[in-house]
Amino acid sequence: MEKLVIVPTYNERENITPLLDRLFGLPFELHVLVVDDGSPDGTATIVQERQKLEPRLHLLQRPGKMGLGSAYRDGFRYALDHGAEYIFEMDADFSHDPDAIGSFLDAIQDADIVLGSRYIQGVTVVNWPLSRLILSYSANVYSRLITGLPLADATGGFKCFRRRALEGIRLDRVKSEGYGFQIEMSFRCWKRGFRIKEIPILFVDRRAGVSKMSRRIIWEAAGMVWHLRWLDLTGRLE
Ligand SMILES: Nc1nc2c(ncn2[C@@H]2O[C@H](COP(=O)(O)OP(=O)(O)O)[C@@H](O)[C@H]2O)c(=O)[nH]1
Ligand SMILES: [Mg+2]
Repeated sequence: MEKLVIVPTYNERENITPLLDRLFGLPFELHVLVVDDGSPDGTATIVQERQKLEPRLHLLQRPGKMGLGSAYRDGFRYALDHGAEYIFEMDADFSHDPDAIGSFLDAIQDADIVLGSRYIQGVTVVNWPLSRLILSYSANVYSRLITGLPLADATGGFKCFRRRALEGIRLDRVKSEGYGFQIEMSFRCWKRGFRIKEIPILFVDRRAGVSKMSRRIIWEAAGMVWHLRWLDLTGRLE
């Protein structure tokens, strides 16, 4: 497998089938890994049914909701073990447009990591409540101030990594779960000297299912940026 799209799911029954249709309908060959945390709505069963017809579909099942960050960490290990060269992060809820994957692949030709950014061509977010937009935008200003990470959108979750970037950082040291996870991954890659490129994406709020955003996730990210700065200052960021 050369290109692998990792899709973490928790209760995404309405979204998963149309999403897989779109991904497997793209004009190039890619594999999809769904990392499901025992969704009570049966998301994993739908994926298993589809696996019978689709050899490019992979499933990692975890016993319970263990967080987005650890879902991706397990997904990244799977990707590295299976020889993937381009590894994507993507939400299951259609906030990330599958048709944008081609532009990530173009952009990564001269980068190690490509980030889908909501804030480099004005604000390209549709249907979010203003409060959620302000939270996300401020989180980015805050994280840039504390960590120095030169990105317009460090909390976004539509990304592509080259294999060597994931191999180049200590995945077992990455601890955060929510938005903090996105910042932490980019920060560690940036400090390792990997080239990060942002491309504009249009982010549309989910059309089905519910968000798993929580207050805990916000506090985790708020503390994580200080933690990263501290590790870096004391030379302990490996
Ligand atoms: N496996 C797994 N997936 C999760 C977890 N939390 C969220 N997700 C998935 O991560 C993606 C983004 O979550 P979402 O609730 O849309 O967050 P939001 O877009 O920030 O509101 C979706 O595909 C979710 O189903 C989790 O604990 N485990
Ligand atoms: Mg979402």
